Amino acid sequence: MALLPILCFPDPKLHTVARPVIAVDARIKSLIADMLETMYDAKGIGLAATQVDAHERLIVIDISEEHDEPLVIINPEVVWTSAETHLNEEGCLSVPGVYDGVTRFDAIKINAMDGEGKTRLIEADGLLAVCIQHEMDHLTGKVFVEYLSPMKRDRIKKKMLKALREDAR
Ligand code: K1U
Ligand code: ZN
Repeated sequence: MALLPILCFPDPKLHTVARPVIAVDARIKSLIADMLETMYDAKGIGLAATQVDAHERLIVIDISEEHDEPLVIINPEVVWTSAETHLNEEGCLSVPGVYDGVTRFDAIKINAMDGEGKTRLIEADGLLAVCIQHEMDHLTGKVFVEYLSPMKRDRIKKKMLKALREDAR
């Protein structure tokens, strides 16, 4: 297993649209293991392949307290959304230190494959629903700061670029 570098906003590679996973083979299983290790190490509750510069429709999530309930989501498709929406505080491992409100569906149902390539219907609400919607956005090249006002987004972009410059020194 290996820790993978996480792309940081405003890296243009975060806007890449991911392609479907063709087969859940040894290469994808190895990527899943690396993504889980990377997510746990970064203390995140989710990670999309886009964030580690692997542009395939693959997400890992673990919202459990003990960090022992990994969920692997491959080629997700939303099949139902609730009428109700909610403003939730979100963070992102690709935008470290930034938290802000995004409106999401309260509950969703998705069709996806699991880490063994089996098709599953996942019914999610609460934090899991928020996290799946956030990670599915990554797969279409969208970062949560794009829901914020242009002024806020610009301030965040400048803050991230300053941090990157200081890290490079
Ligand atoms: O996509 C990512 O970068 C992972 C992201 C997932 C996420 C968190 C909160 C709301 C929506 C999506 C994170 O894990 S950021 C880490 C974090 O701030 C956090 C960790 C535990 C609970 C809540 C937030
Ligand atoms: Zn994110």
